[in-house]
Amino acid sequence: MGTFWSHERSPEGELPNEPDRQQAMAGRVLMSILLFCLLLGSSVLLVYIFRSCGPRQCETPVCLDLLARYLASGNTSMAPCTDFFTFACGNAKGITNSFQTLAEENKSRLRRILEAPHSWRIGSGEEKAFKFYSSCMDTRAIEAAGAGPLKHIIEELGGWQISANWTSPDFNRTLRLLMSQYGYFPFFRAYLHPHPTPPHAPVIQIDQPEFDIPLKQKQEKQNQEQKIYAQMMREHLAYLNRLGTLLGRNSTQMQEHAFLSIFITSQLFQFLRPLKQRQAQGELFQMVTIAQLQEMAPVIDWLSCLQATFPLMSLSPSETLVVHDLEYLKNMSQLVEEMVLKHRNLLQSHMILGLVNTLSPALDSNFQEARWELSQKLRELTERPPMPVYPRWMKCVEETGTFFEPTLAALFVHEAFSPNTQSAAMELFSAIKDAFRTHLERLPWMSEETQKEAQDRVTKLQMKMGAPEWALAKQEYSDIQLGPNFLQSFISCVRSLKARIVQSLLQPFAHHRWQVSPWGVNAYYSIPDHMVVIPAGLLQPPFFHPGYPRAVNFGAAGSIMAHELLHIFYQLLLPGGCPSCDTHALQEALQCLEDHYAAFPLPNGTSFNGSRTLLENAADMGGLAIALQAYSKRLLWHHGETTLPKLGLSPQQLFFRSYAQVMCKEPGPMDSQDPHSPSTLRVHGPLSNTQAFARYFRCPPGSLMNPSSRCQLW
Ligand SMILES: *[C@@H]1O[C@H](CO)[C@@H](O)[C@H](O)[C@H]1NC(C)=O
Ligand SMILES: *[C@@H]1O[C@H](CO)[C@@H](O)[C@H](O)[C@H]1NC(C)=O
Ligand SMILES: *[C@@H]1O[C@H](CO)[C@@H](O)[C@H](O)[C@H]1NC(C)=O
Ligand SMILES: *[C@@H]1O[C@H](CO)[C@@H](O)[C@H](O)[C@H]1NC(C)=O
Ligand SMILES: *[C@@H]1O[C@H](CO)[C@@H](O)[C@H](O)[C@H]1NC(C)=O
Ligand SMILES: *[C@@H]1O[C@H](CO)[C@@H](O)[C@H](O)[C@H]1NC(C)=O
Ligand SMILES: *[C@@H]1O[C@H](CO)[C@@H](O)[C@H](O)[C@H]1NC(C)=O
Ligand SMILES: CC(=O)N[C@H]1CO[C@H](CO)[C@@H](O)[C@@H]1O
Repeated sequence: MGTFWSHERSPEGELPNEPDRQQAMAGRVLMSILLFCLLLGSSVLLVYIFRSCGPRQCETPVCLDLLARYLASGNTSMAPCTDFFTFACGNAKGITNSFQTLAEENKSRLRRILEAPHSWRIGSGEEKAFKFYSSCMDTRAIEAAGAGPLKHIIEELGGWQISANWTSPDFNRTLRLLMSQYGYFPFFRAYLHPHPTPPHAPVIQIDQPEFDIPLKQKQEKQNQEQKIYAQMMREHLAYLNRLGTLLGRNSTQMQEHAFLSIFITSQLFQFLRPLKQRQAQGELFQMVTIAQLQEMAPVIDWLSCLQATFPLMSLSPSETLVVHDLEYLKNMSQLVEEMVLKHRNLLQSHMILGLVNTLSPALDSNFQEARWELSQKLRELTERPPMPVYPRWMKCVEETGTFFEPTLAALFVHEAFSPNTQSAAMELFSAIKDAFRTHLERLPWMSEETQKEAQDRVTKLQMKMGAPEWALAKQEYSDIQLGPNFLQSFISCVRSLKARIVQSLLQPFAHHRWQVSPWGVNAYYSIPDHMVVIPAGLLQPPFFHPGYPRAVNFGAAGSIMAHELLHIFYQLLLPGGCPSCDTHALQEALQCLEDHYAAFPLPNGTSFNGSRTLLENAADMGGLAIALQAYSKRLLWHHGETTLPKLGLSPQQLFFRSYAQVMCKEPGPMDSQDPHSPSTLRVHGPLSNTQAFARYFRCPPGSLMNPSSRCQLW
């Protein structure tokens, strides 16, 4: 209200001296006072009328659905000022992770789309996507086919040793087929990617291979770790033996093949140099021609293998590649050469076993069980929590989504992101953006110059919501051949997807490449495009709906949007990131933030060291402050606020309740890589830093949610 009643003071020099003027003045002042009283009286009356009516209760189905979620998620007998996290998130059945729930529910939405009866035009993208999904779900056919389709593929690769008389096929031919037909890279990875330095033209890059066993490097191994390492090797050995048996191999014979495969993998692993080490040696990547690489790592026929893998490009020996770890490639070549001389047959088996492992998602239940059991044992040994078991439909939805993304994107957006939702979301975003710009003017540590730049960047910011137009373009997937079995369909899809990625990179243009599916739930900021991306999957209940009370949309989706906006400016907070700012005031604000988070006790009685999560804490806190400012402004100019029935929350209280709902998540073991604070702190940190929260919930001074001091960073 402050801005409404503040007067501009007239400058002293203009005040007249004469008595008659003074009288006239007095008259005018009296008049003004009278008018002022009249105005005040009528506004008090208006406020009274509004108050007595109270906010309308939203009882539409979407609101009742939201109410049910809120009732199910929180424990309303907890006093909000004592522990707002439990009040909003802590029910008896444990805490559900809001984002994960949203992601899963949205997958089940895709499932309903994929399982609804439709009649698509034969050969259309939709028909292919639906057919792929249903053949993925047809476990009876997959079980009936068993290892047959896989054996067929192994034959095509030249087979593997059956009798002593067998001569192994050409190494280069097998490798070429694995890379080009199955997208499998046993000894290194090759992919097309923008060059690391400007102008970032796409270039083929050769990188270290991916190992799915979390191996430790020799020098790092301690006694205890060595034992675990040995155990992991044994588990892996058992797994390879099991694969052999599933493929009808004699287990005594298989032993030797499995053993050598493990040996090769662990040797290759010793050759890897960690990123940090390469960085320190100034060898992050090197530019090398194919001919030069052929000399340095001669065992592989680079030109023919790469040409087959990237058929859309026309390669020659003088083609330049980006190589990420040349030393590794040299050592790898030496090792493989030795193997070719001594154990040619076993090397072939090694490559085949690796392929079988990567194809296991498309194989029958025996192979999947073997793979799953291995992962569980490795997780146990590395003391990670067991993997949850996902139902088959979820895996099939994920795979269909990966291979047929443009088609599913269009279907999803059609169902879940109507023009009405989109325009409501856009309106919310511009309210947040406006509040953000006003907010920038009030930051004590920001210099005028920085502030101008910041305003300018906000103005130029691009925003994408829902799904990109180009991602919705009709696709026919003419290169995808479905059948005769699920494995072949799967492989055809893998190939087609790779080709599409290469093709899109080779196109001269560039749209911003989305890093999430339209049904994903992660918003992000892309630095090179200066663009905030919010996928349709995030702008869904319970975070957003055009029919929700405004308090919910501002508190949940609005805070997320403001949080993402703040990430544009996170460099300013880094040491030396804003030379023209008042560094002293900025440091003080940052220190205040760290102390604010450290004041909250953790469940194990220690206090939280927020130095690692400082940037995310700043964005959480600022995001809430900006969303609140936007909502308060909206309250001034619009009336007709609604709230949810039964909760007994005013619109302002509902705003805070909805903010907390976004953050609900089981405070599990801390992931040392997670840049976010534990969920309790993501609720308590920002809310307790907000004076309005304490006011609206009437928190007594000194209670957890109403501390004596607060910080203002954003
Ligand atoms: C809710 O919180 C109160 C107070 O902490 C506790 O006694 C009660 O058991 C909780 N109820 C549920 C359902 O978790
Ligand atoms: C996304 O998930 C929410 C629940 O978290 C659900 O209400 C909404 O309908 C889902 N949206 C789609 C498009 O599936
Ligand atoms: C193995 O090869 C030898 C000579 O090349 C041949 O005489 C013999 O019949 C072969 N045995 C089998 C089982 O094919
Ligand atoms: C496996 O093959 C070896 C010789 O190649 C043979 O001695 C052994 O009996 C076979 N084992 C089984 C279980 O068939
Ligand atoms: C693969 O081809 C390259 C180039 O022709 C050759 O130098 C190399 O010896 C071949 N590797 C094997 C194992 O035959
Ligand atoms: C207490 O819990 C926090 C986060 O859950 C963790 O980072 C910290 O290491 C724990 N401290 C002790 C002494 O267990
Ligand atoms: C928090 O951790 C950082 C580094 O991780 C350390 O420098 C700092 O001293 C710690 N602060 C406290 C209060 O322990
Ligand atoms: C890890 C490893 O074995 N690296 C070797 C790679 O090859 C060079 C030269 O051939 C050796 O010096 C390294 O020790």
